[in-house]
Amino acid sequence: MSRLTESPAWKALVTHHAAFRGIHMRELFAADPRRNERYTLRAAGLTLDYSKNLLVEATMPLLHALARQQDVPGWIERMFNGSRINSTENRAAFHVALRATTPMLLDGHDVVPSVLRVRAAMRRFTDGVRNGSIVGSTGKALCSVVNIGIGGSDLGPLMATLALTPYRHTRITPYFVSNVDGTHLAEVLKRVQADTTLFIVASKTFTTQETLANATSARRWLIDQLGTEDAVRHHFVALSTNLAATGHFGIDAERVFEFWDWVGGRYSLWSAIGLSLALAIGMDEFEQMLAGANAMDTHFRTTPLESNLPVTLALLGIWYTNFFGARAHAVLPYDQYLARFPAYLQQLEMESNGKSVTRDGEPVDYATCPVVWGEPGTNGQHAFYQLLHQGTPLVPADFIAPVYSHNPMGEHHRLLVANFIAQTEALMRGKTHAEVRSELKAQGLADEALERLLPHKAFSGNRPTNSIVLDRLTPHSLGALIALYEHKVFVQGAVWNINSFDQWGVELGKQLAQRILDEVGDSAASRSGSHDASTSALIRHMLRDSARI
Ligand code: G6Q
Repeated sequence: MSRLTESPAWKALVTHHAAFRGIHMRELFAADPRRNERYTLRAAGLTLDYSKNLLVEATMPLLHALARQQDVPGWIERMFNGSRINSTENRAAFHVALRATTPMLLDGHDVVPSVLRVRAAMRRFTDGVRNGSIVGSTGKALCSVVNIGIGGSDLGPLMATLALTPYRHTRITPYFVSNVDGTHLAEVLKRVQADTTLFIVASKTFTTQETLANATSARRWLIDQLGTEDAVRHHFVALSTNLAATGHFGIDAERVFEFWDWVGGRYSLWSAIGLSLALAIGMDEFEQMLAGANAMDTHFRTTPLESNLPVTLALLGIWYTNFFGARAHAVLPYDQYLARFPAYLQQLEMESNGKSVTRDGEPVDYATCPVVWGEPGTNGQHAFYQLLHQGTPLVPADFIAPVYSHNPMGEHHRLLVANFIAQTEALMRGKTHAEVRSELKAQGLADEALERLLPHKAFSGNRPTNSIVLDRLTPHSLGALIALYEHKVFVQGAVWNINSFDQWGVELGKQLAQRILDEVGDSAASRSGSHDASTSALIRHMLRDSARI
């Protein structure tokens, strides 16, 4: 048994949960007309209304006691003071330094000057490309930017570039190639012209198989198209911590934008990894995004747990995961520009907290990260919301929406917001048998038919949601929103006593595919019994013609 589940704060929550049965949020709202005020927080331009959660007066204090018991305040300090909290890789997790405005010490050395140096280089380069003074090998302005990267070197820039579409430079079209499936690159190459395309090879390690395969093919294509290897230095830049490997690939040192091992892949959007975004929206807007994140950082570091937004989101998640047995968490942005935000959070949350041993290597005896998923509203309403309303699992959900749209066209935004609000109300209230009965009676349904339909049309309600509202989706509010979730994940990791900053599961995938590749064509190896029968048969069947594929 781990200490967490035996601890006083945990046991108090188990007891509290047992006494919770039979409580319905409808009644809680009826009993306290000011419930929303009690459970609303604001920070960095974001508003969190968490009143539609399964909370009574005693609940949050018990969750705060758990956070204190697990030393969440101490962990927050350790992250901000550059401690090596990523213990299995012996690294700090210091992404907050990338958006800091005051000195940030790592091993006694302020990292902010290096951060600002790279940012100044990003500004020179992005300004040059955007104003046409940095051009391709034939002298033409660069119009297409292809980011080649995967995982943390793809999802953040991709999500944010889509989210900030209204801020984009009109000449520059961004593309993102991540999948090793050649289709991904091939389809992008069909749409761009070599002489006006900039390739950004984004890879922290510069050893990732998918990225190197895509970068090598893109390089070959460019040389074929432009007829000279010299074109590479005009059309390729790299974002990496591995300067030796970028040089080996043939990218000029002054076209390499550096970052550091204390920037985790899924926390790297704020570093040089954001170059594709910065090219699209310009460095001023990029820095606005950093400022939004910094505002959330300051809130997170300085605000008591009781009114701390990331802490609150984290503890609510723990309440459902560990005490109600929720195994999934939905993220439902009511903004088409945030279409990739759920996918981004999937990596942030599931790669960070998809762990089953504690920091000391002991197996946990409690659930950690739930499955995170979602799609933009209102599309999801016509698809999977059925399960949210009437399915058997409890799926807590975050609803996210802006008050103002970038595209105020006719009635669209009013319709969108009405749906956003109606869904959380419906999930909270449900529909009682009495309500369904009177509705069906009013429709003139005969008793027998009515009774048959009734159980199908009733909704239990009592399904928890958070409403996260921003004024408008801007670089600043997006920065604050991303940082909110980064810190939520961090707090959950601290409570669960896991390392949120390593990813050995990802590393395993990187090794296994290489092993199979090494064995292809080596019949002795494939017969040697090093794989199970299924794996060996698949290798023989699917890779028998691998030279041709
Ligand atoms: C992120 C992970 C992982 C990583 C990719 C790409 O936290 O470590 O998603 O970002 O595997 O790695 P490189 O940037 O090294 O190519």
